Amino acid sequence: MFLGVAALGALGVAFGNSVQNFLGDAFGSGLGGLLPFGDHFRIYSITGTNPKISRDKYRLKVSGLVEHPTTFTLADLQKMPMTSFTKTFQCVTGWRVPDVHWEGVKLSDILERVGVQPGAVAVSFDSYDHADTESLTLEQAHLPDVIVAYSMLGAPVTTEHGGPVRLYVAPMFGYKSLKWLSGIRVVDIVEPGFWEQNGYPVNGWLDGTTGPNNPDPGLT
Ligand SMILES: Nc1nc2c(c(=O)[nH]1)N[C@H]1C(S)=C(S)[C@@H](COP(=O)(O)O)O[C@H]1N2
Ligand SMILES: [Mo]
Repeated sequence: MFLGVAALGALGVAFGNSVQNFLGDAFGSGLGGLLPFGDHFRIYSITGTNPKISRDKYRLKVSGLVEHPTTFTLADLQKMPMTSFTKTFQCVTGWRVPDVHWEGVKLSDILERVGVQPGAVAVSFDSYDHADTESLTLEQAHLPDVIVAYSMLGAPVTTEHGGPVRLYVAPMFGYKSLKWLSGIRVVDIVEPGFWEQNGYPVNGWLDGTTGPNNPDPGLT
């Protein structure tokens, strides 16, 4: 917990513009449920700004070890089979938001559409903020609750939440759910992302095995 907050502070992550948000993070672990402001999203941006991409201009470029490199528009994504579910969103710093509804396209459907080449091992993600990056193994990328999301909280994903399109990796902590998704690259090695390069576990499973209280031994 303290490691997490210290790390975030050192990175200069924007905690949103209210002191309340900051306190929510600082006290989130353990006390979160008791605080009046415990149950809401903190808006994070490594760069301190939110890239604004119009729904018309949005593009998702899928490249790397694929048979058919493809650039998807938002309309292209919305024409694909939709997946929706409701889950608790959890940040490693301790805050959580129950009952968040999501809609989007399974990452596995996108991978199937472009065709993964033999020899591929992992998937890397890039953001329109040119700062955050993420990765998943190919196996993790095929989990049914890993989606490219265009709707969140019952509405199109807002700019501050990473819209028009963000990643949502439901079985892992929030840092894996990269906002302002610009690219998906199929690659032959796991490339640890921004948060992982700063000490967070590469496998951010929510089940506690690699949570803030049990960090990957090799990473801290
Ligand atoms: N591009 C980008 N994606 C990001 C982040 C970020 O700073 N930049 N923060 C991550 C972290 S640590 C969390 S907990 C969630 C927070 O999502 P929210 O900003 O919609 O609340 O976004 C994740 N995705
Ligand atoms: Mo987070």
